[in-house]
Amino acid sequence: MFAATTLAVLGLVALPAEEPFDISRAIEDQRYPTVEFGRDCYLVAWQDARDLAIDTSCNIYGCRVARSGAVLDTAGILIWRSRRDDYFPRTAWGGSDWVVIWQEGC
Ligand SMILES: [Ca+2]
Repeated sequence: MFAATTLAVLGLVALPAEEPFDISRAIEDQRYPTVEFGRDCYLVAWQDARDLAIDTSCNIYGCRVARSGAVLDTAGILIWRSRRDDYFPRTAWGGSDWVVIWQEGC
């Protein structure tokens, strides 16, 4: 999953990076990215299939990205793990905390 592509698709910002850069290099698929700017960085969240071998379902991961485009959580942050597939995360900044919502199961 590449940041420039994600951000361009969402039409939110133009990062100073001249080339697309990796948000995640995890195995398997990462889909349905979402991004929101907070106090001093972006939060990107997505559906991640890296845990399919142990969970048999997709989970929600995320990472923070600095204004410079530096990925601050290169291994990703597990936001939610469940036994059912988790889809379509959305992020919001509430002034002091991040909020991430998603759809579970189908
Ligand atoms: Ca799951």
